Amino acid sequence: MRVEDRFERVLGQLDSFVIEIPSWGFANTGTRFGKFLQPGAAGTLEEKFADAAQVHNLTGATPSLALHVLWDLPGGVKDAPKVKQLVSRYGVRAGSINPNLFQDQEYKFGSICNPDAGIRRKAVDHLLDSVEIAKALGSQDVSLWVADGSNYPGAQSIRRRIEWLEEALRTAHDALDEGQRLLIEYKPFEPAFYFTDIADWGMSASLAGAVGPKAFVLVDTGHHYQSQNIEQIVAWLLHLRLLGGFHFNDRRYADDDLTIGSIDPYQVFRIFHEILNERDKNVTDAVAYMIDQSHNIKGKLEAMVQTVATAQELYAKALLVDRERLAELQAAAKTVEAEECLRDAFWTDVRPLLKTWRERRGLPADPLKALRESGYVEKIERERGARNAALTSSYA
Ligand code: LRH
Ligand code: MN
Repeated sequence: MRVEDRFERVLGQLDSFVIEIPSWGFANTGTRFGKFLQPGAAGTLEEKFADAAQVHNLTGATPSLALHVLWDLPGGVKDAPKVKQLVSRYGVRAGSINPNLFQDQEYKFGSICNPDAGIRRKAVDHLLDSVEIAKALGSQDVSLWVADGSNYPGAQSIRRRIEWLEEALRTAHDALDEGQRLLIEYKPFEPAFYFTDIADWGMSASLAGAVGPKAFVLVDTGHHYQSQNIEQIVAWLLHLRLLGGFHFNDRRYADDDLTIGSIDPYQVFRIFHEILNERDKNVTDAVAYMIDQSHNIKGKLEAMVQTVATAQELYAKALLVDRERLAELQAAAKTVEAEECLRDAFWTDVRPLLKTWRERRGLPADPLKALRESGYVEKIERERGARNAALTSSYA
């Protein structure tokens, strides 16, 4: 296929690439050593929707906002009508609903895996409330991460906790409506440092298999040991029809939650490549792309717009791979030619292509430049500065 034709095809395919942004990406977050407060950070759900709308207006690729229940709907399902008003006012959909089962004092020894049946009950009730919130807001996904685990050998029964885990997830699964999904996110460590109850893709996949057909695996790119081959895990989850979605970010060491492609852009490119190798469009269309980052140093809006543009670029590079020729070279075991066929797409500068894609849709050719010229950040810093300055930043 001539390069021009392939570029034209990619321009069309880019329309279907949307990525969900996290409400918490706009808030003042930090590390365990503290927070560096930003005057323009969002402190209310309305401000998070306003910032999300700004990102969508600049990029055309972020129509939904992921919500974390206790951070965004502290009143539970009762807050749904307020959220619906914000959805219609700002034109950004409520996206995945993320339960908070990691901050309550009772969850010291776990939430849905806690040895105390009463505490497990409380956790399951929060899960069921999260499902009701998703129904009330028309959200497809309840995206679950639990911090559950233990810090010392012998302190907790790994086996008992697996039984409680399946029981709780099955209860949540069975409360879902048709078309809704339970995404099960795994993480090898932090905050638990001896074992985490849902530590890797195998545990998440077997739980999804055990609880029912509406359960799938969520892959957070930061939740892997350095030596793990994430795109191979993705290939397996596609093969097993268990890939529900992603939390994209980047890392140098552990769950660093840095901006996508800032450390290893080739990693995300290889993941997109594996997804685009899947021939069943129903499977690829069902994969939810989401961002899960905490912007402690970069400006929140700048980081989010940069992230979306980078995700579009890495997806466009993966779309450029000449899959037919690659399959021939792989079949012929032409190692270097096959590798060069893949690298050719990765090293193609797609920024002019993205500019064309944006201009054809009346979007700013350079969304980051447009953000700077919009004065939006200065405006929210004026509006929110005094309030944010009064916040405390210390950890202890
Ligand atoms: C846990 C995690 C999870 C969210 C949280 C904000 O590390 O990735 O997805 O709940 O970050
Ligand atoms: Mn995550």
